[in-house]
Amino acid sequence: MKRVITYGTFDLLHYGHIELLRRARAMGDYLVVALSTDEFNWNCKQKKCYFPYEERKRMLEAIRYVDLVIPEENWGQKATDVEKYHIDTFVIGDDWSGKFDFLKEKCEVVYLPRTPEISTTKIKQDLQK
Ligand code: C2G
Repeated sequence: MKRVITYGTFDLLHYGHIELLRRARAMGDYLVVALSTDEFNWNCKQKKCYFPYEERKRMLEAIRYVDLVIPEENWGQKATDVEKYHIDTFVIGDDWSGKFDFLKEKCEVVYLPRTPEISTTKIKQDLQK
């Protein structure tokens, strides 16, 4: 069984996120999503989530491509997660291109093209119009 992991906030979930999850899952048989906690988002990513962690987790768990949701609590947990969950492939959008190459010692690292025309920021701006 080929196991894949990805990380993110997934707040105001949209089809760009779904497309990432679909492609990530297609790279293996099992997809783990490490979901940024509210504290990690606020303290380390300067993101204030609209939906709290438990709601974002519930939505991700309802997506057919997602097999397991775990908390992302800090930047440094990835290498441990890869071992703990026996991950074969780490996947994330290419806005992070090169940032996680250190994981190549432990697993395959894949940066996927983002869905260009959609973002949470754009949604919020469009709703202001
Ligand atoms: N994404 C995408 N297309 C978009 C928007 C997002 O492919 N239009 C991808 C991102 O590249 C990322 C995933 O969807 O792989 C989740 O996006 P975010 O919630 O914005 O994740 P981010 O805040 O970048 O968190 O430790 C890594 C971080 O937790 C990643």
